Amino acid sequence: MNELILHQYAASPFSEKVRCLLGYKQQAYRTVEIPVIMPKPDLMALTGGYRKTPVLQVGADIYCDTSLICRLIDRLYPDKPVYSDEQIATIGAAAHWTDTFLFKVSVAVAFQPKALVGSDLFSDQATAEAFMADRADFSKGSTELGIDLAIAEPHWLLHMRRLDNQLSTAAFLGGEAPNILDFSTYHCCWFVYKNDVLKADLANFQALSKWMQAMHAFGQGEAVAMTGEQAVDIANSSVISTEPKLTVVSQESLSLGDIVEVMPIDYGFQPTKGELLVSSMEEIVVKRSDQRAGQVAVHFPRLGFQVSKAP
Ligand SMILES: N[C@@H](CCC(=O)N[C@@H](CS)C(=O)NCC(=O)O)C(=O)O
Repeated sequence: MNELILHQYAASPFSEKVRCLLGYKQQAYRTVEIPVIMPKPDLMALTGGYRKTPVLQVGADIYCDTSLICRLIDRLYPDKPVYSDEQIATIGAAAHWTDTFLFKVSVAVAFQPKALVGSDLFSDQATAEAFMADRADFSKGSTELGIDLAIAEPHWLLHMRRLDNQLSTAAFLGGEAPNILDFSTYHCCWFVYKNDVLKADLANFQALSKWMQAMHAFGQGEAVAMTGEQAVDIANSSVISTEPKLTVVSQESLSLGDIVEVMPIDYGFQPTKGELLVSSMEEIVVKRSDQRAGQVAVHFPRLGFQVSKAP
């Protein structure tokens, strides 16, 4: 099997979710440090439009969104599973709420004015303006990423209190061992409490704090860096390992080979265009050709994405 290559950046919470899972699974992988703001030319050569962070590459197969990335990692390394088939509806729904609503709330709490003192992203006016302009462009057409701190904070504290209560009765949200909900919750908590200004608030949540230390102690696996150019070359010299598949799931009326566009339904409305290779209940895959990366298959989860025939 080709090596796993995680396209990520250090401060990205969703990347932390994947790094922590790879730590739990004690796996070796490669990392590419991608830019925090556009342009991201090497990533675009692979995804053809999708620009969220992180993205996982396995040869010429490119996996978008951590819900799909974590599922794949769990399948590839089935020891210590974090998805249980018996509870997938409940855990899947709770993880989705956490990765969407709780994440939105965590962004407002983590970016509150008092927490930005000392932040690299806001170190000088030009850097701060470039970051704000990039994120405005990123979330154009969406209201899903913005929530006022006055509304967000009580929601955050309510959930931290509930987590603290539950974690005083079991080591993990999954019980004796973590499940995917632990990893989704952890990256939101990490985003807020890695900041020294906010860390002191954890003193109110002893069990939560102990759980964060246990999640942190899993480490990040054995990560070896490579450049974006090297990763693109690997895609170019690999062959797509995905077989075509069509499962009719609705009245979508799509056929394999149709030229389609796929993009998130919440924010980051930058579509990826390509030939439909897989359309199943769980996944949508498009095949595209790139001057630098060659033929690649770009994978998206069904949950949280939309697919339509390209105009
Ligand atoms: N649903 C996505 C969310 C990913 C996401 O929102 N990532 C943030 C960074 S943690 C992002 O893409 N920010 C803009 C960027 O990195 O360009 C997932 O699970 O992967």
